[in-house]
Amino acid sequence: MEITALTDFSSAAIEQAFAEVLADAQASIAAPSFDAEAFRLEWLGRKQGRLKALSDAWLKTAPVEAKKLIGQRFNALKEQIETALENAGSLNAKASAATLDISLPGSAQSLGAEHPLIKTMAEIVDVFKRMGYSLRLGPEVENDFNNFESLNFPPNHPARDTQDTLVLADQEKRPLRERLLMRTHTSPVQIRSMLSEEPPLQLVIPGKVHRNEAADATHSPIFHQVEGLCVGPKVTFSDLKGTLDHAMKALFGSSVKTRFFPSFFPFTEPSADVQISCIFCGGKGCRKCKHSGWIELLGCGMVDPNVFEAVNQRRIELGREPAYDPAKISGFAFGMGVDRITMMKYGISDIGLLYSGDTRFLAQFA
Ligand code: FA5
Repeated sequence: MEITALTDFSSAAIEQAFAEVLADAQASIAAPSFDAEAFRLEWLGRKQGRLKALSDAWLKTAPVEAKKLIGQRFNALKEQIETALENAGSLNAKASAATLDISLPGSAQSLGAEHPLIKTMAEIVDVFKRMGYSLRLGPEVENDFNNFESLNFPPNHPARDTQDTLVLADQEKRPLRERLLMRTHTSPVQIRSMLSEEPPLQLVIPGKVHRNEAADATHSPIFHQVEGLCVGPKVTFSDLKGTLDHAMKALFGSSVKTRFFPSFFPFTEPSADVQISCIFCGGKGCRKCKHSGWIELLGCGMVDPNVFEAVNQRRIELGREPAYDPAKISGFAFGMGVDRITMMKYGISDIGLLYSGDTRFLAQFA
């Protein structure tokens, strides 16, 4: 409502004008679109409220003899509007209490569940824990010595190209072995453990790793590995074969067979790739195993004596006993990609889905 200046200052005209304003305010309060806060601002706002405008228009310009009555009516109007607003508030609260229907279904809080990657990683770790292995973890930001040099990847050696590396910025001034990078595999935790612990060791090492690789259906720049390390006197390749054969049977079923092929990793000698008989066709040949009956699952080998030498050298630098004499100590190591095992287990065709954070996808595995 526009507030127009009063021209008639008789008491009847003043009463009439104030009654119209009150009726207008009451109509707003009764309207279905009533919003208490908006109303309060519109009517009672200190600077731009309608009552302020009213006081400017009527009270200030009134002749002296009418000022007293207009002042009294103005105060009464303010109180009437405030009371109406308060009543509307408590009526609203009562109305909403009255419409609370406790028989309606509630809004369910959905429970979270383990991510399939984490579930698979925990299952693998568990198999090795049951064989007496202890859990070790390491940082994702690693130094060059632990990730490469000590693992027999010499500086500038082409073997480093097999693990395209994300390096941290502004490291050039540091000696190469101290430069920081995102670990490309879980193997540096082998080194960290041997630097701080004495043999014998039986360790299982799960974790996230990073490579500067383009993503496709089977490659992700971030993925997960589980590593194993067993070091002690007289640890042999037969121990490695027996351990992995048992682990694969525990993971994929007792009828699964394993076979070992010569391979190469700088830090193991000899090295092998391990295949398991296809879990989908039992080894008969199908699309999943490209009709070969076998699926390649992990890399392994006997710890290269150069790795023990590098560990001993560093232990001496750190003031520790060189406890890993390759003449007295031997060991095996293995490493597997958790993402691809998860994909195989759950029939997931695109690795990207594991990192999409899409709850519609993840809910299937809860
Ligand atoms: C290694 O990383 C070795 N450290 C494993 C090892 C440990 C061998 C101990 C011997 C002894 P490799 O680069 O092949 O090896 O990676 C191991 C596994 O990680 C692969 O078999 C594969 O399953 C997985 N992997 C590698 N790159 C990717 C990627 N971009 N996305 C998803 N999984 C990957």
